[in-house]
Amino acid sequence: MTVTNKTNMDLVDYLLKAESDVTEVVKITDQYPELSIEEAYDLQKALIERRMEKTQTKRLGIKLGLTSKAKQEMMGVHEAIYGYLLSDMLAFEWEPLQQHRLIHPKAEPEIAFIMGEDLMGSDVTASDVMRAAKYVVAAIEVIDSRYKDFRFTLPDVVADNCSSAKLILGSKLVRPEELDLANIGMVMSKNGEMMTTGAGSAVLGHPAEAVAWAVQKLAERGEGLLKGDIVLSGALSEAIAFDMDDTIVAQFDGLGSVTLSSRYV
Ligand code: OOG
Repeated sequence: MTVTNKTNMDLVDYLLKAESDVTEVVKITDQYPELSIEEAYDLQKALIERRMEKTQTKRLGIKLGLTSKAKQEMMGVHEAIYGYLLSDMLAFEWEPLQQHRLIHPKAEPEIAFIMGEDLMGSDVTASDVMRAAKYVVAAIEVIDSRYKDFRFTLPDVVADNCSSAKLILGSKLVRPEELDLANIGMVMSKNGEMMTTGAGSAVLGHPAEAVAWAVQKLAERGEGLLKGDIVLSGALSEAIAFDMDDTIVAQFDGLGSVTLSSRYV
């Protein structure tokens, strides 16, 4: 796509307006079918800068997406994706989500890393991630694609900051080396009914492998992880849709549970 900067900013505003108006929109590759992944990351960067400026929010960390083989196969891709988490995306277990601020949200169970040091470089490994992370914590990520029917191509979803909307962290912080992260089991329920199960190995074999991949990918753009960043390493199972008055609980071996509730408030 040979888009001018003006078109770029129009696309950024198009996606940000969809988010603030809580309205789904037609995916951008319908108009720009040749949009490449690299251009999509440029759009994502511009979108994050614009969103931070508009909402006076700060960087909270990074999220990964499409880290499971099942999801990659579903999308016909062989690569994960990353996006940015901002401070106003952080929600709390004790504070129900405002359902009317979300388009068609889904919950994903994830293992979050809290970074104790900066981490950068194209040769960073999973062991480096384990060393640089201070804690791991149970998390639920709320994804809420701005695109109609949650359908998109890879460049579309990258430009839309990988469907990021909200995240909720559990309250048990554990040192990463204290757990066998690949073998952590997880059960997620909705209103008391079991919906899905998964294991840490669903995330590119090991959640720290996924984070290492993100660090390498960020290095291509001269970026990396920063001390204090929260990193959502990718879903352990499929995403579960929820509506107002629903309660979702994800229970992880060794990490305890994390709860999402939603109200029309
Ligand atoms: C893209 C983001 C998915 C994950 O962990 O796979 C994601 C989407 O399906 O909307 O966050």
